[in-house]
Amino acid sequence: MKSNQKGNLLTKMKISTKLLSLIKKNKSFLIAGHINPEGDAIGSVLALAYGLKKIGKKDICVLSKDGVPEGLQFLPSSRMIKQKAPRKEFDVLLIVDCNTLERTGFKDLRAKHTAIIDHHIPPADEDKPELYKRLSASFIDAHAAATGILVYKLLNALKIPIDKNIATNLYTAILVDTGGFRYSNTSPESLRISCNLVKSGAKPWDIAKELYESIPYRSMKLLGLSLATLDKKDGIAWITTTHDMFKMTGATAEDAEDFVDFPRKVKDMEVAVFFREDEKDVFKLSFRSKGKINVQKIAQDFGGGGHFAAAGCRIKGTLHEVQQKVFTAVRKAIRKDIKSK
Ligand SMILES: [Mn+2]
Repeated sequence: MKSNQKGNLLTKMKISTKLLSLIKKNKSFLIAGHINPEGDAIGSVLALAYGLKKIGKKDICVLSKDGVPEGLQFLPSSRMIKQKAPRKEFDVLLIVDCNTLERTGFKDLRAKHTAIIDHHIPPADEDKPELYKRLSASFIDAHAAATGILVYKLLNALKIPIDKNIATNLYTAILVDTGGFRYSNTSPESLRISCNLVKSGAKPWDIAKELYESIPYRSMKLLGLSLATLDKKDGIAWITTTHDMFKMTGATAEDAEDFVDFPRKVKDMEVAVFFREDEKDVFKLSFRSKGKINVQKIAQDFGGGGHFAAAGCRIKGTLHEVQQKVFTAVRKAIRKDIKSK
């Protein structure tokens, strides 16, 4: 994610000819994003599908186990996304914006060849799932700001022209994963590609309006209740959404998707945490770093994952138990990462 310094490295990243010929030679494609999808996952899978259609691929199935969140249904062709995999075997399975079969939410995807297109840090060698042994090709670049950037490069390498629909999907992917061009991954490359996408027809205000200015009323009410729990200590700021708050407002977990952004905005904090109680005593946690602490490591210790500056995990227990565990871990990370420097 820290792509500022890696900008040069990034542009040099070559797409394997194996991946290109895999796409050129085959006919049927299964494209799967990850569970709990956001703009990068949905935008990337849709742009890929559009691109493949442009070079004459007719048999394409786009999958998202959790469907398309309400806030992303404006994306061109979002209705083509299916939540169930067809029984037939496809030529190529493309795993997009994630790097394990588990993250797609599907166990039974059938294809002759499999490739990963992703910008997350792949599992360590000893933890690599069986999938990695049978990968035909992959395009993995953990320094890329968004998977949308990798899809853009792939389409370019395949000489597929970027039309308005592709541009809208890819611009959304990049906009979301750069936090609206604010995060440290907002590099010359992510801006240059976004510029090209605007030239190709992506409309920044139309997209921003859909993404950031169309919050459902129930979600805003839920935010109000959650923000009242805002607290801070030792460089950590956090908010909590309890199960009761969901019941009170009729909001769903999806409505609380970006709530972690709020504790992150607090001045002088290193780490923001959002505790979302999905079921009684079952918490989904989101971590955000303001740049010094690797929250991916913290989340990983609780069985989760993510990036340097954005990560998540699930923990069971009462709110008090979960918070104590998490604060201890975050404090330790802050001591280690900052005080040692
Ligand atoms: Mn992504």
